[in-house]
Amino acid sequence: MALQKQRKIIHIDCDCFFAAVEIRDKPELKGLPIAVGGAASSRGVLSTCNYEARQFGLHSAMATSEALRRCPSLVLLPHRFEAYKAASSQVHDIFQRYTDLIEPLSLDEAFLDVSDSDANQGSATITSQKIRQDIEKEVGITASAGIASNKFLAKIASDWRKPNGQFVIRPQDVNDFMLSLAVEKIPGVGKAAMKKMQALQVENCGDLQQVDLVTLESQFGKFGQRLKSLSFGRDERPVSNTRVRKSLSVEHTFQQDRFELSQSMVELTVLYAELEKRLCVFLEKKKLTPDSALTSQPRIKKLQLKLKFYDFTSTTIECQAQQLDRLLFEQLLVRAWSRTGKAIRLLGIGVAFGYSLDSFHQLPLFSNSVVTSD
Ligand code: TTP
Ligand code: MG
Repeated sequence: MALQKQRKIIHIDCDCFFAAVEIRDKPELKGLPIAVGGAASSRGVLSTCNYEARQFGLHSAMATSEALRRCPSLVLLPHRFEAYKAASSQVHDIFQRYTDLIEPLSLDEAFLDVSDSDANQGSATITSQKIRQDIEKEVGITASAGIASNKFLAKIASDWRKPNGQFVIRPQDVNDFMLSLAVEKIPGVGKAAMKKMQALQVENCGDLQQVDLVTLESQFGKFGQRLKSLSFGRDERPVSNTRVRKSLSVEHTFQQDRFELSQSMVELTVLYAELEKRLCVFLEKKKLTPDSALTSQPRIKKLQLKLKFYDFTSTTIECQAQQLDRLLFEQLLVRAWSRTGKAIRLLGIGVAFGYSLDSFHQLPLFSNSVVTSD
């Protein structure tokens, strides 16, 4: 049996990202507890806060009113998304210098696979240090890193020496590391799962290793198998730099051209049902992705319709929308068809996605500043 090559994965995560960008641009705030978020008067919440503010127990998603109660001297700043996006793209440009295999997770976070990199004599530890130095020098903020043989371990490791530090989990140390790792550190283990863990008297991954698969599957469903692997520090997921899906569509070429609009309307109803089904499957899969809590989630941005006519000319039309809407598609069909009035050969409908950071429980704050994948 061929020996599997040891992978080298780096997880980089900038420290208190939005707050760090603010302090970089307003150095007089250095050392003060600061937070970025919505005003207490408009029932806002914190997007993040610096480490000085965290000493008061403040954290992301905390109500601003509560944050101010705990830390009256808190400096609260509004969002400047353009600045965060600019810093994020600078950080991602730095990653590119070291490897092409990059999986961005959010504005300030990514996995890098440096298994095949010859840079720094193949030392992922040194590469990670250099990346962090570049970020500090060129972007003016700090980042922390985790280095390990898979994504799960690298992600956990990057939290270990935060802020402005890095931590390596060497292959020979994985077993010891896992034995004492608290189960709540496993991505996907939230409040509900923790209740079940407590019932099973499982506190750390060492305990979890002892629970048989049948029990885990009965308690956690499909996630049971994955929990079992993760409890041993095993994670085979590749670092994937495939681009996110920007749209989803269905189309149908008629056996005979449709001369009447009403015939196409009937077809639209069938296609609509198909689109609805495919969309459900896609969104469901996204939800089940183990990392989905960490990545941005797709939201419908536009409805799109395409017509190809008997003479192979075509036209497309779209409108803004947040959800599927059959009436809107009907209106699009009428408008697109009235452009030519020609017999229709093909009808296609679909949705375009935008990607927002709503997985951060911050929907209202992000409503004017969707981070799109376009
Ligand atoms: P994180 O990397 O989760 O947090 P952070 O960078 O602020 O702090 P840490 O040092 O622990 O990494 O998120 C990155 C940015 O995303 C964060 O600066 C602000 C935004 N964000 C929200 O808007 N709401 C949230 O609930 C979270 C967690 C993050
Ligand atoms: Mg961060």
